[in-house]
Amino acid sequence: MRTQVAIIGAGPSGLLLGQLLHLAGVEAVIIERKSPDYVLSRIRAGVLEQGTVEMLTLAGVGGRLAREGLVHEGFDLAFNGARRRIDLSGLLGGRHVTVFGQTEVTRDLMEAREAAGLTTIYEAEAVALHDFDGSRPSVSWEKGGLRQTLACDFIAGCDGYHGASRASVPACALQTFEKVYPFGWLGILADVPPVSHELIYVGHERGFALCSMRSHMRSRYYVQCAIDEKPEAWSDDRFWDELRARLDPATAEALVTGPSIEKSVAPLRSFVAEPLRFGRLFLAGDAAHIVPPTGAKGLNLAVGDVRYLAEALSEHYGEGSDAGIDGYSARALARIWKAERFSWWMTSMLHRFPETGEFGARMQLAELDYLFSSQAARTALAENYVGLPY
Ligand code: RFL
Ligand code: PHB
Repeated sequence: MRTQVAIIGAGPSGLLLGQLLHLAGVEAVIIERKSPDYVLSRIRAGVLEQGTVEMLTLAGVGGRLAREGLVHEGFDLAFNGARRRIDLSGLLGGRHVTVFGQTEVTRDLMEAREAAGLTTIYEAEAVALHDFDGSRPSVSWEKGGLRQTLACDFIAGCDGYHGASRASVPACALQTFEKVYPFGWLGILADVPPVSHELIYVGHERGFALCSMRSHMRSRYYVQCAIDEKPEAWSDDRFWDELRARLDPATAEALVTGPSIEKSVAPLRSFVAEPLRFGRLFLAGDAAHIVPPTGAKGLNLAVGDVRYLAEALSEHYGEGSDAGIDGYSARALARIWKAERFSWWMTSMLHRFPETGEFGARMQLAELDYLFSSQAARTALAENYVGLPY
């Protein structure tokens, strides 16, 4: 088997890259370790930047997103027993974000790929990358007891934080930067109306909480928890009680509870690998970087990487220019580090950090207080939340 670009991973990064390359007339095959149902069962991101929505629309999967996505022109920060609004659209001349689940983005990309008759190999085991430092790279995997090989010009490593792509790069060729936070997020999904029509990020002495949603009838809630917390230890009642305890009285009163349909714990981590290119291998999305979810940046950053990479590969095949390929890593990293900073800052401002004590808690309150006394500070927050320019 042979193709132009072998894409490893059928998450949002890999699927969107496949779609953009297809539209540019570049051939690609996607190799994914899991089944389509498994990929669609992972509940993750919910907030899309305006640039992400534009990219998905350009990729031809903007239809359902435009019909069902919820436009959000602001969100609340709650602390000291009250909610204060960040007016994204007012601060930024009408810019906004869209709430639309990552699973829905993935589903639409999968369907577009199938409709175009493009090849995705699911349930590929023992995926291995070969010779990407030379001129003839390939990818091999096992399926149904058979080992198969795909020869290609380039490999796109879109296989997430635990994937094979970054792990195939010799350690001496890679510099990594990492911060592991001493807590996680326990999240639940429930078919109840959201407590508010906009998101609420809560800083509280019992820990951070987030009220989010997927639709007018489906809510997504998170509470900061211990890093080794087991979701099984949390009955629905325990979760709702803990969430209520972190909300201001009026919001706690308005909270509608019900049985959860998903419950999981996610660790919080900041991570960047540099560079993003090794010969004919490129890293994109979570394979290259992780942000804590507080800034809602992970999926949006993945879309940014893929946009740059699709442009670079299209230029290579269409115009015979390698300028985009040569510049990919530096161009993507410049945007990645700014999102890393924003996500770290939002996380630092709103979570309980066991080691920083009362001094740390006062610093957080001063930061929040400053935010609501300065339009310049709120504008800086809004600009980052809605998404920095490409
Ligand atoms: P993914 O989604 O991890 O997909 C990688 C794919 O690669 C496959 N794979 C392999 N395939 C072949 N061979 C191997 N060896 C392989 N190893 C892995 C996997 O099965 C998978 O299908 O990475 P991708 O595509 O880069 O997408 C990144 C996003 O998923 C991620 O950044 C976001 O979900 C992060 N995130 C959020 N991002 C936002 O922009 N806004 C949000 O509101 C937001 N909320 C969140 C989040 C992530 C969370 N968790 C659980 C980490 C909330 C949470 C709780
Ligand atoms: C979500 O809805 O899952 C979500 C929203 C905003 C975040 C993180 C997660 O910052």
